[in-house]
Amino acid sequence: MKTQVAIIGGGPSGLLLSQLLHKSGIDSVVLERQTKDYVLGRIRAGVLEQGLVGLMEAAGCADRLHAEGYAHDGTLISYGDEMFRIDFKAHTGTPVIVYGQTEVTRDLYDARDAAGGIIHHEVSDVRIEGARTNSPVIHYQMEGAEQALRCDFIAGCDGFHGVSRKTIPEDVRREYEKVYPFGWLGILSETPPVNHELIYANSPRGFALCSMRNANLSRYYIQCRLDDRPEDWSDAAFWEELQRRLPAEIAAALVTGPSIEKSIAPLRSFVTEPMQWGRLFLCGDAAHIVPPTGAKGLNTAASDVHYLWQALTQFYQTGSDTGLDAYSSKALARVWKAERFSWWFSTMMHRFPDQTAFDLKMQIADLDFLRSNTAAQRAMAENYVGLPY
Ligand code: RFL
Ligand code: PHB
Repeated sequence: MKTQVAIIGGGPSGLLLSQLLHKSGIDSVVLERQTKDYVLGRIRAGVLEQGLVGLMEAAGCADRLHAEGYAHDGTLISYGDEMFRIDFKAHTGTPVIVYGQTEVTRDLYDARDAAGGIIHHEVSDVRIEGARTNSPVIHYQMEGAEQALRCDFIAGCDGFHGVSRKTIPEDVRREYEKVYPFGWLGILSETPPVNHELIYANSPRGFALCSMRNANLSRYYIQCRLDDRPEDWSDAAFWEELQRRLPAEIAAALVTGPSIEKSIAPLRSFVTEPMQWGRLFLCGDAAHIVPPTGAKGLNTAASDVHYLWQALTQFYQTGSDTGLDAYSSKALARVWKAERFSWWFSTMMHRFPDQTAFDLKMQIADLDFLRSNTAAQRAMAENYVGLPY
């Protein structure tokens, strides 16, 4: 089999790239390790920057997002007895859109299916050959048989545990990593959200976040120990702990109910450089991870997809590879800023096991400064709604 762009991984990065390339008249084949149901069952990000909304529009997939997504003009931050609001609209003129990654993925699947796009599910043993030649080949197993996919370019959209990044030789790639000494325990419940905007809470008992998917679907998170397991947390224990970490008036307004999903995610900051090796280009979680504080994971994947889509379109339309050559440095320049923001926001909002009294004072000073300083709020708002591509 032959295609122009072979895409490894059918998560949001791979599906979005495939659909955008289709709009530019470029063929692709997506190879996904899991089933479609499994991919659609993952509950992850919930906040979209305008940049991602614009890409969904360009992909022809934004109708449901516009009809069902919620524009949020700000967010609340609480600590101690204080709670303040960062006004995105006032500082940047731009809201963020609350619309789940699950829905983004579903819309992209629908568009690929409608366009007759090829997505092979349940592939295994994916190997990349000839990434530094003009005709790379991807070998894989599907339905018990060995397959080969020839292509002009490979997009490695296969997430943090995929094969693409590891194909780049160790003496070429440099990895930067910070692992945080806690995780996030998240639940989804069919209850009305406690507030019409998100609330990020720094409490002496640890971080908490009140988020949502729609008017009757809430997403809540609490900082937990790395060795906690979701089954150790009853719903009642979760709700009680969440309430203890929120300001009293918010805790009193919380509507609780049975969880319909409960999971723990570790927190990590990670970047690999470069994001290109020959004709292999890394996108999204395959190249970088951020802690979820600030909701940058999916949005940073989207900016990679934007740069790669533009570069591939330029190549096929004009024969020029200047965009492709600049891909890694352009993408990384934006990635590092998202890494900085997520690291800063995470550091300010969580309790760390080895935190000294001095570290705690720094955290409170950082929060006091943000609460009282317009320039700091503006910087926060610009980062939260998303830096320009
Ligand atoms: P994904 O979504 O991981 O998709 C990669 C796809 O590649 C497939 N795959 C392979 N396919 C073929 N061959 C192989 N060898 C393969 N290896 C893997 C996988 O099955 C998968 O379908 O990466 P992508 O597309 O780059 O998208 C990135 C986003 O998913 C990610 O940045 C965010 O979801 C991160 N993230 C969160 N971001 C937020 O902004 N807010 C959140 O609340 C939030 N929660 C999360 C998260 C990521 C999590 N992960 C990765 C464990 C919660 C979790 C649990
Ligand atoms: C979510 O709704 O899942 C969410 C929202 C904001 C974050 C992280 C996760 O910073």
